Amino acid sequence: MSEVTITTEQGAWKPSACILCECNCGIEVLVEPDTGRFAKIRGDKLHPSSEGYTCNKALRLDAYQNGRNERITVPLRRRGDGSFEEVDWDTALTEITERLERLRDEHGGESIFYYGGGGQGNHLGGAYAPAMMAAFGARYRSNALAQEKTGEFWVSARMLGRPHRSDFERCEVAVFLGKNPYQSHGFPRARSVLKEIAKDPARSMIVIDPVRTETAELADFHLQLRPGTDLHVVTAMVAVLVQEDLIDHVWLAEHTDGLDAVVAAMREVVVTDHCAVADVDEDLVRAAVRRLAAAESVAVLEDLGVQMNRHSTVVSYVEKLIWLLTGNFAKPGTQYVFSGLAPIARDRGLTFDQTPRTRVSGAPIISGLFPCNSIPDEILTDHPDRFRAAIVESSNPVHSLADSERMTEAFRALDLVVVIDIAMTETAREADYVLPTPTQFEKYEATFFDFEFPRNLFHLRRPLLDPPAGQLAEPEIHARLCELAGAVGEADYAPLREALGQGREAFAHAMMGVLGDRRLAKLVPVLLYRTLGPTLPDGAAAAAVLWGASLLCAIENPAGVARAGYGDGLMAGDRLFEAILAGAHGVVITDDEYDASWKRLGDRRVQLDVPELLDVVRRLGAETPAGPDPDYPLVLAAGERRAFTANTIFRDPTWRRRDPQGALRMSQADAAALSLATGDRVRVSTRRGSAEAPVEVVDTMRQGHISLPNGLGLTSQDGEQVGVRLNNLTVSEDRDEFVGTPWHKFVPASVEKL
Ligand SMILES: Nc1nc2c(c(=O)[nH]1)N[C@H]1C(S)=C(S)[C@@H](COP(=O)(O)OP(=O)(O)OC[C@H]3O[C@@H](n4cnc5c(=O)[nH]c(N)nc54)[C@H](O)[C@@H]3O)O[C@H]1N2
Ligand SMILES: Nc1nc2c(c(=O)[nH]1)N[C@H]1C(S)=C(S)[C@@H](COP(=O)(O)OP(=O)(O)OC[C@H]3O[C@@H](n4cnc5c(=O)[nH]c(N)nc54)[C@H](O)[C@@H]3O)O[C@H]1N2
Ligand code: SF4
Ligand SMILES: [Mo]
Repeated sequence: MSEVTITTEQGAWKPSACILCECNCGIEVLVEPDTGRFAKIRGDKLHPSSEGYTCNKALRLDAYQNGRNERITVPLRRRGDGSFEEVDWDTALTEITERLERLRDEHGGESIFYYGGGGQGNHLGGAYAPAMMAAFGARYRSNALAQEKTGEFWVSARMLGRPHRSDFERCEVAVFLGKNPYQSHGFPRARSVLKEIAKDPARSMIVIDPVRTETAELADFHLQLRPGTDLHVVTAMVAVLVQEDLIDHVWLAEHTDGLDAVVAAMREVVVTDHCAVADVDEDLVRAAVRRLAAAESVAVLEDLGVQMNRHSTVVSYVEKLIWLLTGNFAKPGTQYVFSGLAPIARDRGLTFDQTPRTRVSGAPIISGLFPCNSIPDEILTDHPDRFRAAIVESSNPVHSLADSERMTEAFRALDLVVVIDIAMTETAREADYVLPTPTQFEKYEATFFDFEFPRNLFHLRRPLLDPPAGQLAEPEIHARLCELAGAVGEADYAPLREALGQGREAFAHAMMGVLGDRRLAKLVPVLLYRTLGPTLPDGAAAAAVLWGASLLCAIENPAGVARAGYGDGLMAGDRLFEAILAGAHGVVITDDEYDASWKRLGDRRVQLDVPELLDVVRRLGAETPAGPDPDYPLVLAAGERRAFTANTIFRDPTWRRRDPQGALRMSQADAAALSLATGDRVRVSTRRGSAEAPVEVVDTMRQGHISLPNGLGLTSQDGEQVGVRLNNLTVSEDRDEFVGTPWHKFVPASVEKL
């Protein structure tokens, strides 16, 4: 079995996508023939959702491909003395297989966990990982979603049964809660859409953020609350809706259950007190609520400002009450339930008591993911069921998760760590084996961040460059591990290849048979890769898994797939797949009618009463908010998205045109109290650690609130560190009471001048 060979033609504009945030804007790249440098990058007008739009960051993508990115080129194995040595692929994969099998036999496959599987631009490799996990009996997995989105997923499952997104393109009123789309995006063409809303007198924007962000500057109502008091503010907003009777009674009677419990709880809320705790003007809160209640359509988006903060799961719940009590669902400009090529966050709506848990720390498993903050708890123990091996793919948990020091200790305590990455990351440095893969521009790639509505799209990107010799893409690594473990092999492939010889329809029937086979069902990605894969044109074997996804998409959403032009019946999915393969700029995959959102809820009514969470809301009035910690009187937002941050996708720090060190931002009042001016260096300390940074004094922050950018603090192999390594300052215990997501936006801190 040989690796896939891909040959790319050089010297022409080629379509691809930006890999720096979930929007994955279409781009076109002019690759310099001899050097492989990205000489020019521009927005791709043919991309169905970005339509030529990019932000400033996409233009710097050469830093990912060709920058000082500490690329690994050959598999590495750790020696007894801690250093790495080069090994060939057969040695690396055979040894990894033997060691995983031994752990499985001695301690059960549950002792092996998988972390990652894709960042902002690459999910294709991760789509093969479930097969590899099944081959070794591994059951537990996690990724970055379990340090930000699992609370919202759980709430959506309880209330609606499905996750949802929001339509800012068409809304009359936009609400952003702990979200700064001007910098972080989160929906297509964000900066343009924000500006359109701002300049249209018939539309309004409400921003709830302690910082006067670029988005808040464009808002009609900026509720500049005290950090960490969001539950008070969103509860006050819902209370105003109820107490001023601004709710949509007809819609609620038709579509929802549980209104009485919510109304009763909200009648008790003393809006004035909540606004006082949050230090926001009550009249402004009431005016904002009246504005949204009067609107034809309201779209709401919450993000890290609340999802990495106190009471995050409860805030997600009350946020949804704002748009549900006003009937803003399944209409243009409101919230919708998306379709897509792969099912995402399909939770069953279990109560917290029913939610499955990890074996050691009892942490809740939501959307199949256990909380990132629990990783050390699951390892640093002598519990017989502790994790003993980690396979990390396309992620840098030792750097990106809370409490880097404890995370490092946990990874060192494992019997086996395998890291699949392009670069020698902080996590790779803790590995026993490091497996190098081609970059996202040297292979077929795609994301499953396809959330648009009513027309949804999918973008399979073709390689812009040939992969370097000696590297294997993720699908090949997973397939080989499955084969070495003896989970799957020629005997399984042969009948499928034979069916494929008779055509795709016969192949589809044969694959349906596999789905009914307990042993093989979980290995489907690898079966597709090894049978259909080699028959795909231009070395597109990695796309094979999308054939299965396309068929399932057509089965689940036949109307949307038919309206997008792929016909109906079993082979509609096959036609959809062919369009994805051929459509280098991205293609429309489904075209939904507006009632599709309702159809996706089945015959379920919307559940407004989530008792576990409503209880917290009821108790909130009596809760005395914790005052500042005398030793750490400031609140640090540890990880703000700025013009020059992009998680840790760029390891080369020189991509930052501005603010290369990542300044600590603080208000003029705090700076005056500490006699600080912009450019001074300070030490910022938390209960966990301290770091040095330059200060930027700004008029956009509240007194008592400071912020540092995310994605900095990477260390090169020669020891140079640029910017603050944020998670040296955070602790894994500071996490949501329900789902365990971290409080990175609420880190008590102190600052001293150096
Ligand atoms: N430029 C850039 N864009 C990115 C990324 C990147 O690294 N750089 N990363 C991508 C990723 S992975 C994600 S998850 C998204 C995240 O996107 P966002 O969530 O929008 O990003 P943040 O800047 O972390 O936080 C959003 C806002 O929360 C506010 N905030 C802080 N504390 C509080 C609080 O107590 N209450 C409220 N209401 N707000 C608060 C901050 O002031 C900030 O404006 O961005 C994506 N886009
Ligand atoms: N304190 C604090 N911590 C945070 C945050 C914060 O705001 N504050 N933000 C959090 C958030 S929202 C997120 S999403 C996480 C992100 O943190 P992670 O999930 O760790 O992801 P990235 O930083 O995007 O790192 C992506 C990794 O993928 C590698 N990579 C790139 N291309 C490929 C490829 O083609 N194949 C493979 N196998 N690997 C590749 C890169 O080298 C890099 O190591 O960080 C979180 N950490
Ligand atoms: S970082 Fe900018 S260009 Fe890249 S996908 Fe996100 S919004 Fe688009
Ligand atoms: Mo994220």
